[in-house]
Amino acid sequence: MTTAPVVPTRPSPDAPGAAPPAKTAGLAVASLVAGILGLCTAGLGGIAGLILGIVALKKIGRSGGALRGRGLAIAGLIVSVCTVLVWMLLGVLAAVKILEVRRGADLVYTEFAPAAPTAAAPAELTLDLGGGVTMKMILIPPGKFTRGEGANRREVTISKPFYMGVTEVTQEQYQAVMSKNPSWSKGATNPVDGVSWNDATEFCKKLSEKTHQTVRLPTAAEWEYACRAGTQTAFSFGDDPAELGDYAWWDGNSAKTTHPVGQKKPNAWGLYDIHGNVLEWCVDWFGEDPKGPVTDPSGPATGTLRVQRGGSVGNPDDLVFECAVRAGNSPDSRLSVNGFRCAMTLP
Ligand SMILES: [Ca+2]
Repeated sequence: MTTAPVVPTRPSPDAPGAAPPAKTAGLAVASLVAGILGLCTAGLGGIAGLILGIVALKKIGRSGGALRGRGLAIAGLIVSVCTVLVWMLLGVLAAVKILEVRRGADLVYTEFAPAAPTAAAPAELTLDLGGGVTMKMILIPPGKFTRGEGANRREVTISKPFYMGVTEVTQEQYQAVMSKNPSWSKGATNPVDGVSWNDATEFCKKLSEKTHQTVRLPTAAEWEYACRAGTQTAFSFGDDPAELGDYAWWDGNSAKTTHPVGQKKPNAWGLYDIHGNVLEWCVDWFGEDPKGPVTDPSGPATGTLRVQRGGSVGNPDDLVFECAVRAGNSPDSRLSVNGFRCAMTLP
């Protein structure tokens, strides 16, 4: 059994919020226009500077041409300098636009109706994975939670309802979709382990194709929101780590091996093993927290570690199991504590 190189951060940042689509489109158009203008300016400026320079050299070579040659050389220099200045101006404008969009993303609040199960979005649904294997999902309502402490406190809004797997993905579920089982601790109803972020993402892709739904990894914010189930305590069940064993398989009660899912108490929204058993991959790159409130954050654009949450049977420190704490690992890591839980976008 190998322990994941956990990077605990208490209440740590999750990632910068994604810009709203309209602003992102505006930025893309602005960048495109700036790029075209920049290319045109650079091309024309460069050609003009080159021609003036060549003509200037020819003039200088002739009798009495030195003065006119100098004038042309100065003109060429001015054109070149102007080209550089225009480039710099376009760069500054693009930077200002990017900052505007980023700031806007942090400040956006989305109004939403209270979640109510409907015929199109029932409170529970079951995905058919084939071979008699199913996956139960529950509807998670939109809402808000708070991350951070003191001056770093900030509100995170989940603006849309989504589905979350009631349990971690089990080995029989993984086998049904991927036709293999890489787990170190074998058991049909144990969570699949030894899976990388890439493996988990591939599973979601294949299951999406199979079910004609959008099955995916949860964002780190969705995961924490679903884990909290309306609470603001350290754990979904309160602040007392002495209760951890009632809700989670962890180093203190697991004999360092995974256990069948659904044996411990669920959180208030009916999610099992959200604390403990296997670490759960989230879609986000591990990154710094933006300041201020965010809506539907989905992580930085790039990074080296993908977020994992919830702690595992390999973790002896109860801090790691807290709702707010994130771990991170390389997306190709296949450690024996690496598992995942599916989320699903509403049909
Ligand atoms: Ca877990």
